[in-house]
Amino acid sequence: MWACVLWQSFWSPVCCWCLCTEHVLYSKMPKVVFTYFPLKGLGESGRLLLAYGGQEFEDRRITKDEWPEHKPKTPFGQLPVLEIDGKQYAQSVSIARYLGHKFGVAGADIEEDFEIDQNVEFLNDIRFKMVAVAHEPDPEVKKRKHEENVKNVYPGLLKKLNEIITKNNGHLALGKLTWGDFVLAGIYETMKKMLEIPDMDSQYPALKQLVDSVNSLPGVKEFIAQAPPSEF
Ligand SMILES: N[C@@H](CCC(=O)N[C@@H](CS)C(=O)NCC(=O)O)C(=O)O
Repeated sequence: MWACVLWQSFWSPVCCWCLCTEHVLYSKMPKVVFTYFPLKGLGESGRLLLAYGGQEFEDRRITKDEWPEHKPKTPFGQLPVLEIDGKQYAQSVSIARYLGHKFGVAGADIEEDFEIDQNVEFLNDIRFKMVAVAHEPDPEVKKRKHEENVKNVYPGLLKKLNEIITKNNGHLALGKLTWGDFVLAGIYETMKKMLEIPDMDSQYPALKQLVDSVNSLPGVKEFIAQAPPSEF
């Protein structure tokens, strides 16, 4: 703004006003577009973080039919993509980490960041197990793998996750709200659908409590209330 005041003596007031307005608009209000499918899945954490940060954004939801046209234009042929002033960024966890830093819900130092990353990676371990089953092409093998995981793999991992959250005062890490909480809150409904554990909320109550507390944060609550419905 100081530069603008100085410029005023050299430029006509109208011209200077235009330059200043343009400067303020571009520097303070980036155009943000968040693109994902009409699901929560890997995209919801980004949406929730943008809503929490009070960032205005276009919530672009691409249908299955529209996807083939968009796919080659994305950095890795996948969604979500966060676009800031025309520059695209991808990978859901990187997006969440960036937005966490941007909106004050990251670690206070690199050791704290390390703890958030570590627990988000653990959550990803669970996700990768579910995804491996979902991608199994043979229906018989898929059913067998899923049953095996439900019996012998998921319970141990979910129990551990429940303990981590309990130990962290209802959060994924650091005993306080971080972007890691948004990652879990964003993926929870999709996880529930894929895990097919009907009493998951009551068996692992810390997970559900964390999700409910993120979903009632200021900004997030209002975003969810107006968002288009999506089953998971
Ligand atoms: N590691 C990526 C994975 C992204 C990903 O798998 N996206 C899926 C939707 S959840 C996708 O774009 N699928 C469509 C396709 O691969 O053509 C991330 O976390 O963002």
